[in-house]
Amino acid sequence: MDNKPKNQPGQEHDYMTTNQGVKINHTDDSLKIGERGPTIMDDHHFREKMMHFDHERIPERVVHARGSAAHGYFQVYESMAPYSKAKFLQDPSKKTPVFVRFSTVVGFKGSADTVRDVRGFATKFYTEEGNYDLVGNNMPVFFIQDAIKFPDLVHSIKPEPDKEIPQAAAAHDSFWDFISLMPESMHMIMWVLSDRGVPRSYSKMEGFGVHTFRFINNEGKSHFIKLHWKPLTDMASLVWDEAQKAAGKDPDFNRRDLWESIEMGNYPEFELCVQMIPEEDEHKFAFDILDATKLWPEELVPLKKVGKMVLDRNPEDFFTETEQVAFHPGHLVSGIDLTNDPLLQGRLFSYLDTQLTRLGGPNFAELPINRPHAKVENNQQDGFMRHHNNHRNAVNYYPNTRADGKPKMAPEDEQGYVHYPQEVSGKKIRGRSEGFKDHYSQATLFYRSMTDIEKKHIVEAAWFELGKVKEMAIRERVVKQFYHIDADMAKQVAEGIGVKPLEQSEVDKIQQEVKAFQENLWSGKENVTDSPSLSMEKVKKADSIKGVKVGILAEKGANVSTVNKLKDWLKEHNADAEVVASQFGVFGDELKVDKSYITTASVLYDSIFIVDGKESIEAMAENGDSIHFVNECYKHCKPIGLIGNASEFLENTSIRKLVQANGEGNWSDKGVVSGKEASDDFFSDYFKALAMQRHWGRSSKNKVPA
Ligand code: HDE
Repeated sequence: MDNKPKNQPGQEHDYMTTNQGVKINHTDDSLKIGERGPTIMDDHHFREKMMHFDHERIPERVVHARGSAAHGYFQVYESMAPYSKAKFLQDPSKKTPVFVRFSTVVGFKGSADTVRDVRGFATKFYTEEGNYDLVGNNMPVFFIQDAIKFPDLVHSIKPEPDKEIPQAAAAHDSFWDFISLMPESMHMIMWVLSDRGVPRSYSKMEGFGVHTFRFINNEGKSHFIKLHWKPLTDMASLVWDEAQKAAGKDPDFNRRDLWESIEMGNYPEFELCVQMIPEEDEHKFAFDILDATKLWPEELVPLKKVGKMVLDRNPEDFFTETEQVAFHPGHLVSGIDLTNDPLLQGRLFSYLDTQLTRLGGPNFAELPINRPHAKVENNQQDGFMRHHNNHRNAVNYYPNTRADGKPKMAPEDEQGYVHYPQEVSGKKIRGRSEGFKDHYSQATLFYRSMTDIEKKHIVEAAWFELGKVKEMAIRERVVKQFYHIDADMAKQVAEGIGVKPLEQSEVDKIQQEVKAFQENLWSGKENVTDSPSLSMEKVKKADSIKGVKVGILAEKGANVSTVNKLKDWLKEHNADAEVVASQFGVFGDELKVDKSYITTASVLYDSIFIVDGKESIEAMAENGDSIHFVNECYKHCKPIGLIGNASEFLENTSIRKLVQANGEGNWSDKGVVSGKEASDDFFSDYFKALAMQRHWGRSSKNKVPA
């Protein structure tokens, strides 16, 4: 990896200068009267340097403060002309530059990456007809239906205002108090408690535009749409114990993974997909398409693949790119339009407004990262930090004759943006449509579409979150909400947090009420009761190990040729490895240690691999850190690779019985793969184990003390 600092193009200068371009002669001592005398105001270099430093920070984002980003490009597979006239969706040979920022929502800018939270997935497309922003999340629904509740939601989940505790965590009384009173949040709560809340990697999660938007074609025909990003690898998540430990061992876990995979040439790739509902089918389904707490099951409204995005370049400078990028759901291009989703409508106000404080004024669109690649000309002018004016010489008004009427209005057939002429009528009220009042049917759909292990993770996540809530009444209210989703789940959650499960008669009453309400509301509408596409386990293809990181345990005397073979093989499959040992150094002539046990942990790897070699294995057997590494990896259900006498070392670990049962040599059992040597057969089995990611069937794992 090239760690050399890079210069800004065109800014190279051998000498340091002031911001006025004056060469600096001395920057280590301030200007004083005599060696022990006072510093004097004449020191213009000191004052400029200090003034700038004093103002280096800008307000962090009020939500999504913690993020990291990458550049790349997007390309359509085929023209989308039948559905949208957006220029960047027409020509498969054309690459549209993009900048994508991934984020957590709740934590401050310096918080850890691997917290349980929603992840932001915001994409800026620099299209030839102006910027288009798809400002989405890694979950397809949201907590609330109307933007007016957003400040309450965010206040409840952020640290409590008296003590500023907890950081980057939903597990506290305020959040669950609010949620217990907001049944509309139940579907999103299922997503947040699920494995989607702790992604292994930004490149291994889905992205969703969440709201219903519109595609408009050249004939003016509109389709309601939902936009999705699908990673080209399988999705992957952390287990909760691992996520919590990773937050301490490497708070930059996801950020580092994104950066390093791009540096290595393992570019994250996503497919843009669209679900489309023709305007006339708006009321055909058992959900209101304007309700952002509902998704459109893929089994009901299939996905069409639109194109591919590749993230192939890291930012040069975090602040000027990742921090200063300003997204806005109202940054639209012709062919894409909005709907009346009341959550979306509120966002249209918020995103421009927040930049005034965050980026210090109305001219943030001029910052290089926000500047469109399309030409910009209008009569807006001045304001804080204006770089140049967009208007023509002395003429800054429209209409005019002095500049021949320019800049002029663009007709629709030249991509002048025209809003879809949707008919709207109604009384001015504060209210919601009936369809918005079904708060549980899709929460139930989500939970019941999970595999058993995914359901178990949801229940365990609820134990953690609600177990940290002090007020019993709040725990009880949340459990009661859960009874509206799935009685079995609710009972399990109740039992884990000291809440008395409801009497069967009460459960029956709740379930009957929910059923009757849903049936009445959605009678005659299309629906599904199972949606396998919601389960990460069910959609797993297990055909790639791209982005996998293996921790190789070795000590002096380890077989270097095994290590080299493994590293080459991983590289071939776009995966990576680090050698971990008790001390840094080089073993023999060539085996360089990348990490010591003090500087890393098993939770930072997708798999552990133990290298053969008598001396190395004997040394590891004496080392509690090596033993802990393997135990913990086993407990987290991750693959373990063993070569030659490596299985002898396992006699010291909690998985000795597995090894005793299989003996020495070639075998593969619940993701533990042993080979006499690093042969093709071994690698074939190890590939399968890695591609599966987790081996949940390890019934003995609960006994492992890690
Ligand atoms: Fe945001 N959101 N949001 N949000 N949001 C912001 O904008 C807001 C919502 C999302 O990497 C803020 O520039 C309101 C849904 C992402 O820079 C702010 C509502 C979705 C990012 C804001 C929502 C998102 C933000 C904070 C309820 C998924 C980070 C700083 C109506 C579709 C973008 C900023 C980045 C950021 C407001 C709900 C996604 C305050 C009022 C739903 C990915 O403007």
